[in-house]
Amino acid sequence: MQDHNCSPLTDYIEYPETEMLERSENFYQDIKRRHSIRKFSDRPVDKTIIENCLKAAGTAPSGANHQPWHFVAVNSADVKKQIREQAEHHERGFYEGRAGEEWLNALKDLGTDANKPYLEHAPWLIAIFSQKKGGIKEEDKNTNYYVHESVGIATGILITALHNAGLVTLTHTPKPMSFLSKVCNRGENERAYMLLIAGYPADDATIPAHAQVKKSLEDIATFL
Ligand code: IYR
Repeated sequence: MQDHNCSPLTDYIEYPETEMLERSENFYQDIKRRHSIRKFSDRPVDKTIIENCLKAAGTAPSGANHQPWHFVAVNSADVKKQIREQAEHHERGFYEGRAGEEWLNALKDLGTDANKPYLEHAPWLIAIFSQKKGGIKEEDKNTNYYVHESVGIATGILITALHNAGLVTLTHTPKPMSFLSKVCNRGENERAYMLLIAGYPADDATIPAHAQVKKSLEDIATFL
């Protein structure tokens, strides 16, 4: 390895193998209770919980450790209303033709349509932005690498952290999503990546049967 500034790994924890088996099984049992939810309660969620989950997301690996992401956590009723209005406007165009027949068919089993009341009901909307230029310091303007992969991993950790905290989420990608830059006041260097809705589920929240079909291990993995 090339000479570089580094320190010893001191926070790694090795578990006995029996404990590893138990932990991996327990984690699977827990994460399989994560579902995309489309009916949210308006019950408030403490900002510190969201901050902790965002800090967890910020630990994600990224290309050259540039951390090419920015999260805008929206709790303001006024900003949520603006997001809902614009998302529904774009979604109407999508559902009324832009999506095309094949895409609309693929969505039938999820029961989605252009109405997105959860964008106002849920306590938190987290708009996730990717950054074209950046670096290890927030003000850097160097080339970022593997931006999509990096932001995708951070988003995955965020979803997992929110689930672990006891909240439910929905990944929402209104198409086009560029309106989020304006509403959230983000500059030219950033592109809206995803909108994550977070909060408590409504009492009558449901999970589509379609979403409960998960591919088997044999389908998703090969051991060589
Ligand atoms: N963005 C739209 C449509 C949509 C697309 C996919 I792919 C989904 O998995 C779910 C919805 C909407 O949110 O309704």
